[in-house]
Amino acid sequence: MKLTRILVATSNKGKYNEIADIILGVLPGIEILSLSDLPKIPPPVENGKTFFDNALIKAKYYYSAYNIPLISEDSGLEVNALNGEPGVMSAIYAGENSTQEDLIRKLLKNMENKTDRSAKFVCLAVFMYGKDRYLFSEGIVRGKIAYEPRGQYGFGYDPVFIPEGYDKTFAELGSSVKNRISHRREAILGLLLGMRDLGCFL
Ligand code: ITT
Repeated sequence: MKLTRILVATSNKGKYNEIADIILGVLPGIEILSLSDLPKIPPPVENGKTFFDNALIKAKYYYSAYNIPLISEDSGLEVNALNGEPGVMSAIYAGENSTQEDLIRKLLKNMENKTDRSAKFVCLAVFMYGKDRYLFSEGIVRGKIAYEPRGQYGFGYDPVFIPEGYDKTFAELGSSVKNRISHRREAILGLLLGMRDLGCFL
C-alpha cells in the first residue's frame, strides 16, 4: 500500500502544525491533509479512559467518515504530585471550552505548595489505514512544571513545561527544539517506522 497522502485528523491547530512538521522532516514529498480540507463534521465523543482509547475513537470516527489513511492522536500532561492529573482530561481540565490561560491557571493553583514538580507529556498516536487496520505508537517527554508561565510559542501547557535537560519552557524553546524532543515526535516517528514496514513508502 503506497501512500501519497495522509490526513492528520485533529481539530487542534498546534498539534496539526507539529505533526505536519515532523512528518515532512522525514517524508518531504507526502501530501498532508487537515480536517479543514474536508467537509465539516461534528467532533467525536472522547469518552475513553486512556490515551489509547481516545486516540482509537478519533481514528475510527474520522476514518469511517472520510475513508482516507490518517493519523490521530490523544495526548496530555501527567503530573506526579497530582496523581497523574490532568491526564486524559488535559484539554478540559478547567471545564469544557477551557482556554490555554484557564488550563494553566488551574494547574498552577493545584501545584501551589508542591515541591515535587515532576511531570511528563504523553502522546498516543494511531495510524489507521483500513477498517480495523491500524498501528499505534506512544511517546513521552519528561520534565517539570514551572512556577509561572513563560514563552509565547506552542500551545496548551507549553508555557509551564520545562523539558528535562533544559531550563526554558517549551513555549520559550519554540517548535524547532520541541519537535526534536517531544512526546509527539517520538510517537509519530514510531508510527512512521511501522508504516515503512507496511510498505507505505516504497
Ligand atoms: P483533538 O482531539 O482534535 O486532536 P484536542 O486538543 O482536543 O484535539 P486532546 O483531547 O488529545 O486533543 O487533548 C490534549 C490536550 O493536552 C491539549 O488540548 C493540551 O491542552 C494538552 N497537550 C497535549 N500535548 C501538548 C503539548 O505538546 N503541549 C502543550 N499541551 C499539550
